[in-house]
Amino acid sequence: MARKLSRKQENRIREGRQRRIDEFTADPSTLREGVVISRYGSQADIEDREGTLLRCGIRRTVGTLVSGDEILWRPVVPGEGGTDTVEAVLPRKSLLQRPDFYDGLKPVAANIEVAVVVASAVQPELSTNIIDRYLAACVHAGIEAAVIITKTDLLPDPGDEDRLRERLSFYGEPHVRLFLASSATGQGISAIRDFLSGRRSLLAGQSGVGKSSLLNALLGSAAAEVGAVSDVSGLGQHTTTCTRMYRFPEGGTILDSPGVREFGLWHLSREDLIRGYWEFAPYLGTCRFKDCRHQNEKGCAVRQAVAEGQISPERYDNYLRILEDQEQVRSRAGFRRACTDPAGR
Ligand SMILES: Nc1nc2c(ncn2[C@@H]2O[C@H](COP(=O)(O)OP(=O)(O)OP(=O)(O)O)[C@@H](O)[C@H]2O)c(=O)[nH]1
Ligand SMILES: [Mg+2]
Ligand SMILES: [Zn+2]
Repeated sequence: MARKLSRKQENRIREGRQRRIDEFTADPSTLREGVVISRYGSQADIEDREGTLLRCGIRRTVGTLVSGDEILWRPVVPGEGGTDTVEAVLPRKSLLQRPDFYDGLKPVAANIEVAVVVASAVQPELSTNIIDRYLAACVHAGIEAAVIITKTDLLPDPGDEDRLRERLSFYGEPHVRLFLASSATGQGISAIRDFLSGRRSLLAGQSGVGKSSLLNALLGSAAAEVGAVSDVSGLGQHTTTCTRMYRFPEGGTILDSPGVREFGLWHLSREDLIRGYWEFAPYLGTCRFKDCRHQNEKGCAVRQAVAEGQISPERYDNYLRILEDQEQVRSRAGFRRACTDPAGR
């Protein structure tokens, strides 16, 4: 379990980072720049500026380190032994995080420009609740989001795809790009490649929805391992165990991540959560009560809009469930830890 760092430890991390950035600025020959491809416990695979892959140790004072992090690393001096070591994390342009009840806020990926939430049209069963959770987290982190629905080849009836588009019509531009795709037939793959190449992206979502299959289809290679969905539970079997960065031949990077069981949003305030529900915006401030939570209050303009068909009942129901989940977790002991950043960032 990750310990919450004391203020003193947090300061040490910050000072250490600054010292190494200063050292690099003064003499770029002692430290080198790189990017984290994957992190495994006390080690990380990094790529240096020449594109060479190296396994490095991590200096104890580095703090959190995740795929996508830009870093400074120190090569071993020939003849002196030891290992190449990650010495400092450079300032992040973005950080997607999720709260863990025991470990506090956990970083998922650094410096991504677009997070792609992957869900399956068929199996595991499509959950817009988990998509909504990612979308709200992305809005909060200032990261563009897209939604990809995979396995359309498994839809049994010819009209199913149109019905799916109709059901998901609440997603779409300008808020989020929606793609329907099949890694088996190639449907949607070139449009997704056009959308993602040249950018820094992340594939995220439940286990078994087809993230690694999609990655392989996009790259045109069997780069990532793929595992069958369980016949018994209809769920994925957590084949990918570690987030890893891949490069598009035409430029840009894409992170494949392990499937999640749930995605808590306890670190978001109600206002933060509502920002992920952009269709509520025209009604905010017009409810009878100023502090309306849009749950069961009388004179709620959001509920009225749902009743009149202006807001999708499915999206609204997801909002209610996330709100209830937030309230339930907040009432439990240990909640403060779940929303605390262990690295103090
Ligand atoms: N028919 C069909 N099967 C697919 C498609 N995409 C993925 N699958 C299958 O779905 C199963 C799970 O695929 P993965 O790519 O391993 O899923 P994942 O999201 O990476 O799963 P985790 O790594 O466990 O998070 C495998 O049996 C794939 O062959 C698709 O578009 N069509
Ligand atoms: Mg996978
Ligand atoms: Zn209201």
